Amino acid sequence: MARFNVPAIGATEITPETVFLQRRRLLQAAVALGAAGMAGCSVDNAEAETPAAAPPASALKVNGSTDMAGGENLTPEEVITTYNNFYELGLDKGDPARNASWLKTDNWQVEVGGACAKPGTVGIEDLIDYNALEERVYRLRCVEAWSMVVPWLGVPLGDILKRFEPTSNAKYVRFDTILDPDNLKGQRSSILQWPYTEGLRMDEAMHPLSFMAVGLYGKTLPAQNGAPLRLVVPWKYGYKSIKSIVRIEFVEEQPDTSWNLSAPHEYGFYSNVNPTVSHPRWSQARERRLDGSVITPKINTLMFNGYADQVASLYDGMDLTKYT
Ligand SMILES: Nc1nc2c(c(=O)[nH]1)N[C@H]1C(S)=C(S)[C@@H](COP(=O)(O)O)O[C@H]1N2
Ligand SMILES: [Mo]
Repeated sequence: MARFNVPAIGATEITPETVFLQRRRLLQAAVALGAAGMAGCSVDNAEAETPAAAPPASALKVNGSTDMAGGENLTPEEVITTYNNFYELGLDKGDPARNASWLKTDNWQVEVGGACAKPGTVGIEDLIDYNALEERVYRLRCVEAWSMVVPWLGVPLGDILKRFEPTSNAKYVRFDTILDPDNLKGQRSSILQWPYTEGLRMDEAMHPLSFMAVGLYGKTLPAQNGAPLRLVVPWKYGYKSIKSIVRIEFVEEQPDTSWNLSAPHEYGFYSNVNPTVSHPRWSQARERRLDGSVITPKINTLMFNGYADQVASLYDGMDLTKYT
């Protein structure tokens, strides 16, 4: 599949999340179905059928583009769409592109509820104004210490949320990915709790940088990048940017998140990109920028992924070594 050379990532940096969790799950003698995932390759090696092709990407109308990555080169489309974390579609970086057809996006609906005056279940065309899509070039940094520069297409998250009229009880917002273990074979593994779930504090969700993406490189999102809609929160580690969302709930208490549940001492609720606070097992000070070259350059990680001017005030008075 991927024709580009796999980025030169040091052995200690290859999917550390996965490797650690796999070991843990092995020790816990997790359910038999999970065992395929624990082998560290495809979640579904046993079934060797070739999946039917995923729907092709279609061109979207773009209303202006804003570079929010300081003029850095874009990561090539082929890298963005073939080097993915989307555990529902497999654990290896190449699995999500290979298994893209597992994600069924026909008649996609999103249920919005909880502490809001206008809850409801809406089709994607009612949730997203496809005539008002803007392009934003953002850095995306994974906790695994690689990063990309991605031209997303979408709308500000706050514009979507406002329409449901969250009440004063809405202190946080929780997002859930589709749960469909019949098709999403990765969900038959117990590597994470399903559905994948993430959350933001209300002021983070309403911040103008928080974005709901429906496309990249001018086209609809491919399955592997979270079709048909996924969050993009550029100052947080990549895993906060939850894919293939089917539920949005306004809640009063800080919600559980999949990674926090799987390893509470490793993944905090906030998960702000912070080069001064190490992950317990590896530093967050540097990152490998996946720019399409064979040897990927290692660069310094920026506070809040380079968005400190815009977002630092959200955390005034908070000890970010405690609230990780
Ligand atoms: N539902 C779901 N969303 C997810 C993930 C996942 O496994 N499942 N992985 C996260 C992680 S760890 C990262 S780094 C980003 C990767 O996004 P990309 O593949 O579009 O680069 O998606 C995030 N969103
Ligand atoms: Mo990640």
